[in-house]
Amino acid sequence: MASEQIQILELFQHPFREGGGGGGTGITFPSDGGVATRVGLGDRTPDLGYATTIPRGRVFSPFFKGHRRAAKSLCDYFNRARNANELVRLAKGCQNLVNEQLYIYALSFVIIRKPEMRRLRIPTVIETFPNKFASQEMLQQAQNETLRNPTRTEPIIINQEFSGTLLKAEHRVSYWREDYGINVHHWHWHLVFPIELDVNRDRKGEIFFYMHQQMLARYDMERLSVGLNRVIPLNSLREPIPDGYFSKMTINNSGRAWGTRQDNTMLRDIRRDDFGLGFINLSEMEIYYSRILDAVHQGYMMDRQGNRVPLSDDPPNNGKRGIDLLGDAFEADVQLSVNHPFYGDFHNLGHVVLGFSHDPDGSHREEIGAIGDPATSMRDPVFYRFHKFVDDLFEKYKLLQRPYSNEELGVPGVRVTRVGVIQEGVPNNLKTGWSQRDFEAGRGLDFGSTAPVLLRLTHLDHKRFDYHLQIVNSLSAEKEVTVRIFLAPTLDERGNRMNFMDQRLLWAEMDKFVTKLTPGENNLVRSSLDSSITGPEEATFRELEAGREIELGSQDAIEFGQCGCGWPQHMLLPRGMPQGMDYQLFVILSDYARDRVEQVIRNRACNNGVSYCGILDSKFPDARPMGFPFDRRNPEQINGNVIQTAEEFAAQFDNMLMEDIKITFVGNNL
Ligand code: CUO
Repeated sequence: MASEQIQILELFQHPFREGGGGGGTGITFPSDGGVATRVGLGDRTPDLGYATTIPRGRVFSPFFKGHRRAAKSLCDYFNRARNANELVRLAKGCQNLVNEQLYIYALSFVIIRKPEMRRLRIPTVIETFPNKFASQEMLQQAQNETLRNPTRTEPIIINQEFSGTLLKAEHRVSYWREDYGINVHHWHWHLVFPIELDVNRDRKGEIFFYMHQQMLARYDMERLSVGLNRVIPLNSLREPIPDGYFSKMTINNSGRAWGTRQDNTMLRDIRRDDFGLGFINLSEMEIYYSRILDAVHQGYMMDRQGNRVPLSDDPPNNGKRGIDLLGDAFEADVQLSVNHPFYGDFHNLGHVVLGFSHDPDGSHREEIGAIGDPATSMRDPVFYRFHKFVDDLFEKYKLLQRPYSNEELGVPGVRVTRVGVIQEGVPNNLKTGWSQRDFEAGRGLDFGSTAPVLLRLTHLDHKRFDYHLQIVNSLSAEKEVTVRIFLAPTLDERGNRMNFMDQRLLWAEMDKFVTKLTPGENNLVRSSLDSSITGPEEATFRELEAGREIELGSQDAIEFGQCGCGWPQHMLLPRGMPQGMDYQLFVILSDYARDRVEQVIRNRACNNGVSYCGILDSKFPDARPMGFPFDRRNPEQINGNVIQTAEEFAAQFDNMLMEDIKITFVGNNL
């Protein structure tokens, strides 16, 4: 086991290095990214299918249709391996024949998904591709310093404002957009919810909606913390994009830069044959969008045979929820979309047209921008504008659903009497500040030195805290409930209280867990470390080489996770303000009898970050619509009382309670 792990780690090192594995085997790559020609490989010819269609040194992105086809070929090829040794052999045989980023993507995909290999762990993508997390200039500086002094042990400090200055208000929140952890999470999310790779995970379309909606809620909370308004959607493909983005990063080790975007760039039709994209017309995208909007308003989609597929979150006969169908049609997977030719591929094409806005026809030979790759797209402000546009359509659908009934919302006999948080002995005032984490960049670079190259990244952070809940069960028997905890800012941009519908989209899930209440008073303490949205970070090469053997299903496997999917623990809280910022906690207990999903969870080693990532090979372990109860509009009246705010809503139910808390940003004094 240990040697297999070490061999796997070797595959992830120096992805840009030439000469390893089966290099020089006679495949030639056209510079325009067309299909590579396979010549003279005899019986060593790996059957790589379309995997060789992406040139080395260029971007690989699952947002491109052609790249998904290449990924399918390489994943199929690696999937033949029955064990780690075979995978190592296959991988080494084609390492120099395929695009480096595709290679790491396919290796990661197979290791995560194949039951025979789940005990193996993949190193963090930061160390495999440091060029997706730090600027070229800083990496170059780090290399130079290391070459000058190979025994150097001090890290190179990555300046948090490397991509822009505060001259532009949007950059106030770039520490959040460019946080390494959220970008790793997003890369991993798209790896474990791939499209067109024969993966049909439970409620995939719905989780696409929910995970991205929650990231937007968190982004807006963060924006309010730094005095910015909530993000404004990119409501039209024909308007200038107000925010430019210059990532300062590179795509490969030879200095090929990501594309950039000036402020106020217009989107245009795309003609990028070098990416095998053919024509992408904005007008066609608008038609796809409008067909989905029609479906929302009409209440049904149309399948390929012309049959109506009803859109409802209360689907008859336990069919798919409407939100799930919409997510699958929007994202969009040829195999899962109810009618792919008709509803198109709006979301993926959106990433592509945004990414090529600076060079839509390739006349400048420029690469796609950071928005074009899931590992870097969250760095770009337009990511949020675009996803807000996508989310708005999902929300239009959600608002057409009936409000939840009292029976669905309540849990008779159960009352939450007290709720709060305690951090380092202080109640209801959480502190945030800066921390640093070091990564090794030398494993991903290739500059002829084996000396470690350390990078020090600064990130938002907080000390662990606990939720304290006092609950009275007045039933005569034990009662199983799901505890759902949300956080939202109390006030809007103008310092006003929000009504239910305004605050609805800001509620960020903090935790969700199942517990048994004994009759009488129950005092629950729940650690922030156990959050349902966060997961342990992917391990660094060093941590993995330190050689902790991970048994499948063991506590270690759960703690350290192989999945890597999950919101980073250090980003669980919004920054808040130096003078303290008002937030509200909302706790709702729901009846577990209604939430329960009957199943035996097969892969316990990958069940972190469940609310954002589900559980591999298992159903999503909560039968309610994701986002319950804030995914729907509020009932206008409950028990004759008009409901306009979350407080008025919570006041109608014993099983809900709100509490005011503060979040104070203390900078370097954490
Ligand atoms: Cu995650 Cu657009 O889906 O980025």
